[in-house]
Amino acid sequence: MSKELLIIGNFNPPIADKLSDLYTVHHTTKDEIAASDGKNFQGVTAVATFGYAPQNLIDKLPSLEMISSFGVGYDGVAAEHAASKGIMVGHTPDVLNDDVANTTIMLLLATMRRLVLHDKYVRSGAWEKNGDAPLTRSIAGKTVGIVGLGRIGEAIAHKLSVFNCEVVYHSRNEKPGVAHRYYGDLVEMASASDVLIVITPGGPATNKLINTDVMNALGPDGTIINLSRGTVIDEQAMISALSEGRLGAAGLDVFEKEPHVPEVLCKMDNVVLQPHVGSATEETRAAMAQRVVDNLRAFEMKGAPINLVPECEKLRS
Ligand code: 8YV
Repeated sequence: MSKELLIIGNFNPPIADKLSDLYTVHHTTKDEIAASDGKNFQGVTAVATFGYAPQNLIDKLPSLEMISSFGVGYDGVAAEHAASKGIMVGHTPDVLNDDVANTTIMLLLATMRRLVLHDKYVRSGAWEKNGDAPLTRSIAGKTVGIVGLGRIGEAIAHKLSVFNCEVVYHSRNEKPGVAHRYYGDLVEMASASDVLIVITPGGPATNKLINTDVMNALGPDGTIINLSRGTVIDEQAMISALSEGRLGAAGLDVFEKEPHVPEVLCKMDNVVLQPHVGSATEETRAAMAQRVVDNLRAFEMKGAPINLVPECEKLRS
C-alpha cells in the first residue's frame, strides 16, 4: 500500500502526477484543513504546502513524517515544533536566487528613478501639458545596506556590483570571507546608507526589525526596498515616516497582511508596489515546484530532503 500525501493548495505546474508512484494523493485547501479535525487524514505521512503548516495542523496529522514547503521562506511552518516531533521540513532555496535578486534590482531602480510615476506622467498627457518631469535620484555613488546577507542577499550584492554603489550589510553575525563592510548595529548601518534592501527571513526573530529608529536613521532621502516579509518592517511606522517626509521612498513586494495593502500606501507617489512576485516567473516557479517534489523523493529514498531547514538538522541520522 502506498503512503499518503496531502497537498495543501494548488501547485502550478501540478506536482501530483509526479508523485503518484510514491503516494496516494489527497488535496485540500488552507481553509478546509484549518476547519477540519483531521480525521480523514490520519494516515497522511507527507504534506506539500505553500509555506503553511502551523502547529495545530501538524498536530492533526499523527502519522506525519515530512513537510515539503514551496518557497525559501517558511515562517508559516512551525519548524521547531515539527522537529520536536521528529518531522522533517524541506523548503526550496537556491532555485529562486536569480529571479528574486533581479526583482530587487528592478524595484530599486523603479523606486529611485520613479518609473511608475513617469509612466503615468506620459499616459496622462502631463508631459505635453506641464513639460519635463521632476528629477529623480541616482543609485550610482550611493551606499546600499543589505539587511540579511543570505543566499539571495549575496546574489543581490553581486548584481549591485555593476551599479557603482557601495554595498554594506547587516546580519546576526559577520560572514567570513565577505568583502563588504559589516555592521552589527542596524541603526548605525541605516545612518551610513542611502538605501536599505530588506531580504532577511521573516518570523518572530525579525518581526518589526525595521522600526522608527532605523527609518529615522535612513532619513528623508533614504529608500527602503523590501523583498522579504511584510512583518519585518513596522508598516504603520513606515507609513508615518513616508507621509511625514522622514523617509524618502519605498519599493515594496511584501506586506504585513497580504493580500491586503493599506490604502494610504496606494496613494503615495514615492512608493512602488508589487503583489509579492519576487520569484514569480514561469521558470522559477516551475523549478520551485520541482524542488518540492525532489525534496519528497529524497526523503523517501534517502531519509532527508535535499534542502532540510536548519531546525531539523538534528534529525539527520
Ligand atoms: C513565494 C517567497 O512567493 O520563496 C519565498 O519565500 O516568498 C516566494 O518566492 C512564496 O513562497 C509563495 O508561496
